[in-house]
Formats: sequence, structure tokens, C-alpha cells
Amino acid sequence: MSDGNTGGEMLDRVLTLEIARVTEKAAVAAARLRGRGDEKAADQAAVDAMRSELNQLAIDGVIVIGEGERDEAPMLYIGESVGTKAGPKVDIALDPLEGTTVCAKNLPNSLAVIAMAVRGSLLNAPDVYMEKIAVGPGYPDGIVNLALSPEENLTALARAKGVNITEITACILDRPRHAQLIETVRAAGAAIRLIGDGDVAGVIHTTDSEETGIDIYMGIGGAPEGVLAAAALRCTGGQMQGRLQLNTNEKRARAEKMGISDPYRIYTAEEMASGDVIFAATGVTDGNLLDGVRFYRDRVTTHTLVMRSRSRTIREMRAQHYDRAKFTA
Ligand code: VTB
Repeated sequence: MSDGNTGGEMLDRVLTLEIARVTEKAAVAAARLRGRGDEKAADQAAVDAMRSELNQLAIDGVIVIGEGERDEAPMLYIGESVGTKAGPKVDIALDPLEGTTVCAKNLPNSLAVIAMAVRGSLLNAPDVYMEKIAVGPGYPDGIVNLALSPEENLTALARAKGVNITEITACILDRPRHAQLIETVRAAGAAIRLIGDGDVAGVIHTTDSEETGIDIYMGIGGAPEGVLAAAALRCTGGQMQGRLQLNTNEKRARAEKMGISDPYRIYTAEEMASGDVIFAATGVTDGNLLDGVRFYRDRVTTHTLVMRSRSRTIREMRAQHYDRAKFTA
């Protein structure tokens, strides 16, 4: 698995183009069920489409972050093998429909997402919560740190950006568990963009703060989404930390089975997704970074972001697909 560069194990660069089909298919399937108030149906459609496309890829893949543990998810479960096997051994993290609720309500920023890395490079995180903090590229190392208070992080960020803290905007999931955090951030003087769902998009938004208006992502969301966001950040630059919320014996035991011995460990983006990582996301509903799927009389259009950590290439792909569903069904 070489693309001609030297040093470290690498993924075949062709995968950076092939991977787009996987999220495109999932996004189109979910988008057909956009705004219908049925989260399960939209999610299932995305899962089916992603799985069938993934199984056509020339990879020997194992799902590390997927739809759940084997007994709770019939498809794309953790440990499932995917791909034709005739290709490189890779770890896969995916979320066929990140932001199921926003998709069901047809609100912004639901995505179909996947990340791929050399086998053994993605953190095997249990499906628990993770506390996260992330900023975009261009700041000194260690500018944000989960061991510090939200005020300290915001102050350090404002100083590094050369602005007053009142010019900083934090993105936070709108949840009752964040009441204290929200109060603290506002008291410190920063503004907040509250989002209903979709913290992978929230983290990615920090990487292009001029475009999105978001400087920092803070708060507690899903751990699987944390690993996906870390994979994205490895490709764009930026810094992220995550700490699993292992607050019961049961959760600690589950984590231990997955090889996590220190329940309080703070992980950097590099520790959650190391080595050569490829990341792709296709918009399902319209969002700040990606347009959603559009349906026309005879075609469907998709908007996809494909990134690779090793080369730091960020590609935006707009595709037109002939709408077979309408003409051959
Ligand atoms: C976040 C968000 C997801 O779960 O991770 C969130 O990014 C966390 O869980 O889109 P709660 O909904 O329980 O707060 C989602 O909303 C759904 O997976």
C-alpha cells in the first residue's frame, strides 16, 4: 500500500477518490427520507446504502467505530469485516447518518461520514459519551486543554487569535447537561452557536472559522463521533482532545474490554486517529460546509469533502448522478 512517498505505512491514494462513492450513496439514501420525522428509516436507508457500497471497495476492512456493538447492530457493527478483501488492511470509522434527528427534521448539517486508516490506527472507543474540545489550525500546540477550565481555554484562544474574548464563538450541543458550560462560556464573554445534533460537523467547522464563524468546539457528545471528528481534524490541521465519560462500572468494564485501561485518559486527535487517515463526508441536509443532496427531474447532486492526512489534500467534489430510482424502478 504505497503511493510513492517514503516513510510510514500508507493507504493507497486511489482510496481517496473511491471513498467518496461510499458517503455519496449513503447521503442520497438518507436524503430521500429527509424531513419525514422518521429517524430510524432515514438511518437504516443510509446504513444499507453505505454497507453495500463499502463491500465493493478493494479493501480488507474492519469496522472499529460503527453502528454499535455486534448484539445491538445487525449491520456495520463493531468488528464486522467489509470490502472485497482484495486490498489493504484498514480500520474504518463510520456514521452513515450523523445527525439523524436533524435529517428527520430537515435542519442543517446532517452528514454521511466515513474515515479509513491503516489497521490498528483508530481508537476502539465504546459507544459512551466523550468530552471534547477542538480548535482549527494555526494555533500554538497545546492551546486548548481539557485539564483546564473553559474560561482558561477561551482566554488562551482569544489571546492566540489576537482578539477580545467577545469575538470568540464556541459551538456547543444544545443539551441540558451543558447548562453549566453554556453559562460559563457566556459569563466569560464568548458567544455560543448552539446546535441540535451533529458534533462531527461542529468540530469540522472550527477548521474554517472565517467561513463558519466558529472558533472552538466544546462539550460532551458521542465517543464514536469524537473519533470521526479526530480523523477529520488530522486531515485539516487543528487540535482536539477527547476524554471518555466512563462514569459507571459497567462503562469502565466495556472500555477495558476494548483495551482502555485508564478511564480518565485525555486523548489527542493523533491518539484517536494516527498515521495515514482518509476522511469523507457528504452533506445530507444543507450545512455551513456542505450543501445537501438535491433532487432534480432526472438527476441527483451531491457535495462531498474528501481529505487525507498524509498529503493534507482537501477535495471538494460535486457530483451529478443520473437518478436511476426514478427511471428504472
Ligand atoms: C452527538 C451528536 C450526534 O448524539 O454526538 C450526540 O453529534 C450525543 O448524544 O449527532 P445525545 O443526543 O444523547 O446528547 C447525536 O445527537 C446523535 O448521534
